[in-house]
Amino acid sequence: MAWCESGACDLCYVAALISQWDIDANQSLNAAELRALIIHKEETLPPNQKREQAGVIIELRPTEQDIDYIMEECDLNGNGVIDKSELLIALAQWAEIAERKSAQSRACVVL
Ligand SMILES: [Ca+2]
Repeated sequence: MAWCESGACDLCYVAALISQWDIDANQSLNAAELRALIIHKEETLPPNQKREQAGVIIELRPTEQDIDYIMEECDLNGNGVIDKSELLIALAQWAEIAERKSAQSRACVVL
């Protein structure tokens, strides 16, 4: 289902992600589904967005704690799953965590 004519708006993006990763077809993502989505996104980052550590391209993996944290912070209506309205926030949260992780590993290398 397209939400706008071009199919390129945020809602369409979210709807497409959910229909791709919502394994149990309840129109939302549980922790395992969200984890699979994030891992896939990390694996398929465009070259200019690849994460680097000391000049080496690294692939970040969300830990279970990361996913728990995202689920806790972003499940705004508290139903235990990430809905359409919560997915962009969840992805932004992961982007922040990922940024922090690669910054941390850079700092470790410098030290
Ligand atoms: Ca929710």
